[in-house]
Amino acid sequence: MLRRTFLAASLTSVGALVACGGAEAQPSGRTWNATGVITEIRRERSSITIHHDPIEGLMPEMTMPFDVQDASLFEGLSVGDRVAFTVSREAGGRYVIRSIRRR
Ligand SMILES: [Cu+2]
Repeated sequence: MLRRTFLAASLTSVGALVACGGAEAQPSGRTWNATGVITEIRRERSSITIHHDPIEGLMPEMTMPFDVQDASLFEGLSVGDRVAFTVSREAGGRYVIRSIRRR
């Protein structure tokens, strides 16, 4: 618990991530539609990094990692693919991809 609190405190102090700060006011459980290009896939961590386009009402364009709900979502995806995806914001500010497809 202490570690999570520290992490949250340090994240809000990092200027580059303050852009995501607008999302702090958003209720969790909502989902957003987004598009972008995959820059890294880390299957062992169920994590995918995407340079995403602006997500209206959530955050501007940036490159950031997302957790993936189910590792099977990685199937058929490669670095460099342009994708459309839906993302939700979970408790603690974690962004989780719920669906993703090449476009
Ligand atoms: Cu972002």
